[in-house]
Amino acid sequence: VIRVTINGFVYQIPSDISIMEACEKTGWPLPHLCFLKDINEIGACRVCVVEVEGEERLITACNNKVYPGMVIYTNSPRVQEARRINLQLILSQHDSHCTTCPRNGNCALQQACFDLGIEESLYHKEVPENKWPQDFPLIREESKCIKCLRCVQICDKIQSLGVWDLVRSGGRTTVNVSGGRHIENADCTVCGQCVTHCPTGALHGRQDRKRVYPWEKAINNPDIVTVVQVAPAVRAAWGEGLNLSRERATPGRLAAALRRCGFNFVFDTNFGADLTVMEEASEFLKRMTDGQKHRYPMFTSCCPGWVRFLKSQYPDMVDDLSTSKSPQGMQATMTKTYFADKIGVPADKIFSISVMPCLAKKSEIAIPSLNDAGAGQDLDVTLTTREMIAMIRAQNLDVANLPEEPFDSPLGVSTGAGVIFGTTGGVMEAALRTGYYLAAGETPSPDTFKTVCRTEAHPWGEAAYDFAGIPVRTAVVSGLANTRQLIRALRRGEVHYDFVEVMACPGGCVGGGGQPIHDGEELAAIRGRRLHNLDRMANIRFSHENPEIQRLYREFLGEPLSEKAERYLHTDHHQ
Ligand code: HC1
Ligand code: SF4
Repeated sequence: VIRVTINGFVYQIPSDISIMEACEKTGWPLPHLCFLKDINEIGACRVCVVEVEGEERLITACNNKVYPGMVIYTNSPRVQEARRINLQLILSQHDSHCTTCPRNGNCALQQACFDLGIEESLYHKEVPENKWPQDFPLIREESKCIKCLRCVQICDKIQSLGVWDLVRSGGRTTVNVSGGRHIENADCTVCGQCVTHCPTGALHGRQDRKRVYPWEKAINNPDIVTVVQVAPAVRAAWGEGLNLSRERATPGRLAAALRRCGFNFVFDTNFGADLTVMEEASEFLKRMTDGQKHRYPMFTSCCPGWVRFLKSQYPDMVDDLSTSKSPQGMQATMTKTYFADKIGVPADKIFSISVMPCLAKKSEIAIPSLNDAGAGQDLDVTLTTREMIAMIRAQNLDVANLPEEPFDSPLGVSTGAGVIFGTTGGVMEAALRTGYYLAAGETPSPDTFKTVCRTEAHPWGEAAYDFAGIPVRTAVVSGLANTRQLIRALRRGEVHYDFVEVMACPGGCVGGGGQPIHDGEELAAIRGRRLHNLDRMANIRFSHENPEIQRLYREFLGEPLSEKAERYLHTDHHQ
């Protein structure tokens, strides 16, 4: 413990911490733009500068440590003036058209400028031009980039991909795709972690909202039936963007809000998740009893970020992906086949939309081999949680006081197993619940199958089970740098598993690239707990006990892995 003075007050604080942390701990938090704890502590934006007695120059607080007897001023006139100049220099290269920016109202630069009373830049303004393929699901606008390097570090350290890098030099230095590549050829998984960690609108998802509004002939078009499905993880985060308390932000109220946005049918992707469990658990048991020796485990395939990663980084392992489509994909194909028949509407008159916590899902829906209903794309548009929140806001609804309504049937009834898909480990847990039942013929306790990390620092979690004489070794991992470590261990023969769940985003979809953004705050763990609570409260906690899943097999699919199920619910990842 050491003694420091901050703004005239004396504090005892731990030694070996940064000035930023010391100020935070003592109630003098500092403004910052580039800082991301443990990931980006480089003093690039110089907005966190402080004055230190005895030092001639102002000091960046994020990458300098405290020392005994240090005397710090966090808001002196010199500090405030320096912050203002630094912000104005940033603005001299920034397109400040906030009203049309996707981060309007949720931008660290906008907030810092507002707080410090910055008007227009005093410096000569030269805004770089945007050159980016507008059809790619992840958009970079150079004119909004403040060169904080957060994207570079997240992609490198957390996702092990290195898609971004500093390019050019001097005053023209900026960030772009590394190695001079085009984004389409850069092995980008479209996980969107760079987007949720960008302090401004320089990185954002492609905006697809306009494609579902009436003027684009979807919602409110009497000749078109609009169907929306909502992913598990969306319900854990939608309230954050609408200032709803956790108690108010229920799935039932979400269904009610979407109905009031004009969608004709509101379905739950949790149903699709239950269907994925049926197929994937059956596929796994078939693989375990096929008499063949498999070098690698079967990998889950519901995360398109992970699928893109495997295809580009370890193409020789693609055959070990489960052939089961993702819940979004299964639900979409059932919407334009089984459900279309049920309501007597041709598939090409259904406009199908999904709301996902994810950017990679925007690319998944365009993969030709996932579209099996025979009427163009099985899903027409994928929106992010953020886009959905904006749609709801545009209705001016009093959301907190909406009634709670059920999802539509027959693709809307789901179980606790479906809802935990949205958090790391949940897909595995849900699949093992039903897998055990299928192997042993009896229903286990739903809380038997927790595959968790032994320590917080270990990159992946593992657990082994006995399925009526079949030993089953499982592992669960999220974040692609962690995933790369696991795959290297598998390839070196250091570990052996039968079934592995991978989610590209840290914490799983709850931490996805399409979720509400809270600058520098990681909410995946809290959101994950919300999903586990929904599971615990659910009346049914096993996918195979979902009465509408049972009915779908009875009326349409036959049984898991049937010829029809293979045609509609499985895919060839090589196509
Ligand atoms: Fe996910 Fe999934 S859990 S992949 O994160 O398997 O996006 O929520 O919808 O499809 O169910 C995402 C979430 C989502 C699928 C499911
Ligand atoms: Fe998308 Fe979820 Fe995968 Fe992230 S973990 S890329 S949100 S599917």
